[in-house]
Amino acid sequence: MKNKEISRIFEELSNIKGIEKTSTSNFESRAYKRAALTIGTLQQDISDIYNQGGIKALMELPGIGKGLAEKIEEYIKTGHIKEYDEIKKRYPIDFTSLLSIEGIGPKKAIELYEKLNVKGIQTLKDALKKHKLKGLPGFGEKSENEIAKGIVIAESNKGRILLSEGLPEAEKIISILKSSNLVKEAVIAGSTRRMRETIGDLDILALSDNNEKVMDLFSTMPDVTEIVVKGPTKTTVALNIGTTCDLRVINPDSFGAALQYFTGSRDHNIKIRTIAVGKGYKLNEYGLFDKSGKLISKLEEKDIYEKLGMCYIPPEMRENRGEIELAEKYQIPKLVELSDIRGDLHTHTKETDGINTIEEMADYAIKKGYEYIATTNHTKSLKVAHGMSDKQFEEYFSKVDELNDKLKGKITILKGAEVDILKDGTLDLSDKTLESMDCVVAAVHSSTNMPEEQMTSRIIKAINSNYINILAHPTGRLINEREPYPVNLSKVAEACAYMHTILEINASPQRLDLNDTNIILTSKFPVLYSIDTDAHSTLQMDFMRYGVGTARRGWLEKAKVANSLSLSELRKVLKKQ
Ligand code: DGT
Ligand code: CA
Ligand code: CA
Repeated sequence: MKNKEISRIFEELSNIKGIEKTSTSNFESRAYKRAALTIGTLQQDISDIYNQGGIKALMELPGIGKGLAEKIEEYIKTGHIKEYDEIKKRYPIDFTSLLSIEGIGPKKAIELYEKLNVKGIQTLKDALKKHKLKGLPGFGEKSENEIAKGIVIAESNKGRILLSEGLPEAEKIISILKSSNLVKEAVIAGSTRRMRETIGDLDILALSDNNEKVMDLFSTMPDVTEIVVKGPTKTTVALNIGTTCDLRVINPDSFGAALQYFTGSRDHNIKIRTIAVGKGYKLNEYGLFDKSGKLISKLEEKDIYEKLGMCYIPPEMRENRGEIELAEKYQIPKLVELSDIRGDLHTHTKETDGINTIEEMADYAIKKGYEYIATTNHTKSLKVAHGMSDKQFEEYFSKVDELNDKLKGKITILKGAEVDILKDGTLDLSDKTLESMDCVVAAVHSSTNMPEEQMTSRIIKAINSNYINILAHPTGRLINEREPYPVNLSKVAEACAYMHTILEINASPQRLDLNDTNIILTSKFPVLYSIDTDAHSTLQMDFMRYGVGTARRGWLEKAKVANSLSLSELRKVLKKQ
C-alpha cells in the first residue's frame, strides 16, 4: 500500500509549510496534516480508491480537497510529488527520525541542517559529541542534554511494541513497585490501559510518601537498560523490551485527575477539557478546579466524568470517536468483559502446527473455567502447517469423541477445523467432513494478493456455502509485518448476517483481527462476534484478554459475543439449517 508513504510525505510537507512564513503556508500546513491523518488511518489502499473512482473518490475522503487529490494522483501515477521533491532538494533531511526526538520540532530540524548540516540521527550525534549545538541561538547546554536524552528514547522507541509485549512488562513493574511497600498505589495508564494494539511507551502512576526511594527502585529494576531522566516526581527509563517507561509519583489529591489525564488519549482529553471549561471548571493533570480556582480534592477518575455531566467512559473507548457524546447521553454500552467468556472457539493441536495435545488443551481450558473449547486444526492445503485431510479429521474426531466421554461434566470439546478458503472460494474439505463438525472456522491463508473485489467475492462465496460458522481473522493482517488484504468488510459482514456466520476477533496479539475500527464498522450489521485466541499452545489461550480489549475498543457488548453464550445457546447459533 502506498498509504503510509503518502501519509509520511504529507506529514513532512505539513511540517515544512508550518515554518514557512508565506500568506498561505499555515493553511496549507493544516490541510496536509489532516490529509496525512486520513491516509495514514485509511483501511483501504488509496491506490484502489483512486483506480476505482478517480479524483472524485479521493475527494470524498475526509480532509481531501481537489488540490490534495491531484497530488495523490500524481504520486500514484508517477511515484513522485513534484512539490515534495523540490522541497526535499532544499531540505535533504530525515525528518521522520529527527522529529521523533523529543525537543526537536520542524523549525529546529531545519536550523540544525542549515547551521550544522545535520541530516539525520547519526549526524546529530556527531554534532552533539563535538558540542556544536551550544553555539546556536535557541540551543543551550540544557538543550544539548535534552536532545541527547531524546535520542536515547527515539532509538529505543523505534517502532511501537505490541500490546502483548507492553502490558505484561507494565504488570511486572507494578508488582515490583507494590511488593516493595514503598507505594500505596501503582496503576497502568496511557495506551496500555486503553489496550491499544501497539504501545509507544509505558506509563505508570504511583502514590508514595517516599518519592526518592521509589525512583531509586524503579531506575534499578533488572529490565532497565538506561536511566533517561530521573527526578522526584517523574522518572523515565529505557527497558530491554525496546521501549521506555515513565513513572510518575502523584500527589494523593490529584490522583483521579492524573489517572484521567495520563490515560489519554490526547484527543479524548482535549475534548473533555473543553467540556470542563464550558461548565466553568478547569481540568488538568493536577485536578478539577472550580470557578474560584479551588481544587476539588479527592476526586476519583469516575467522579470527574460525573462532575462533567456524563457517565464513566471505559479506558478502551477513550479515543474521541463519539464516546463522549454517548456518555453525555448516559448511553455508554456495557462492554463485554473477560469474565463473560465461556470458551475458546479457535485452537490448534499437535496434529498440525500446534504444540500441545487435545488432552492438554482441554485441561488448560478447564483450568480457565471454560465450558467449551473448539478444536480447529488446519486443513490439507496449508502444507506449512501440516494441514489435515478428510480421513485424518475422521480419525482425530473419534479420539475427540472418546475424550469428550471422559471429560463429561467438566468441559465439552467441539469438533471443528480452520478450513482453508481456497483461491476460488471453495472449502478445503469434503461436504461430508464439514457436516460432521460442530464448529467450522474458515480463513484465507493463500493467494492474498488479489484485488479487493475478487477477494470479497471469494470470501462471500465461502460464507454462502452455508458450512462456515466463524470467519477467522477476516483481514489477514499481521501487525508491523503484513498489511491486511484488500476486502470489503461491509459486504462480508452483510453476508455473515444473512448466513448466520460469526465474525472472529482473533485475540492473537500480532493479529487482533478484526481490529477496533473494523468492529465498529461491521457492528452496523446484525452479526455476532467470536473472540478466539487461535492458540497453538495451552498458554496462548491466555491471549483472550487482548481480544476482549480489542472488542471493548470496538464498543462491543456481551450480547454480541457468541462465546459468552452457554453451550446450549451456542449450539443453537452454530446449527446450520
Ligand atoms: P503511546 O505511548 O504513543 O502508545 O500513547 P499514549 O496515549 O500512552 O501517549 P503518551 O505516553 O505520550 O502520553 C500518555 C497520556 O498523557 C496520553 O494518552 C494523554 C496524555 N497526554 C500526553 N501529552 C498530552 C498533551 O499534550 N495534551 C493532552 N491533552 N494530553 C496529553
Ligand atoms: Ca504511553
Ligand atoms: Ca509516556
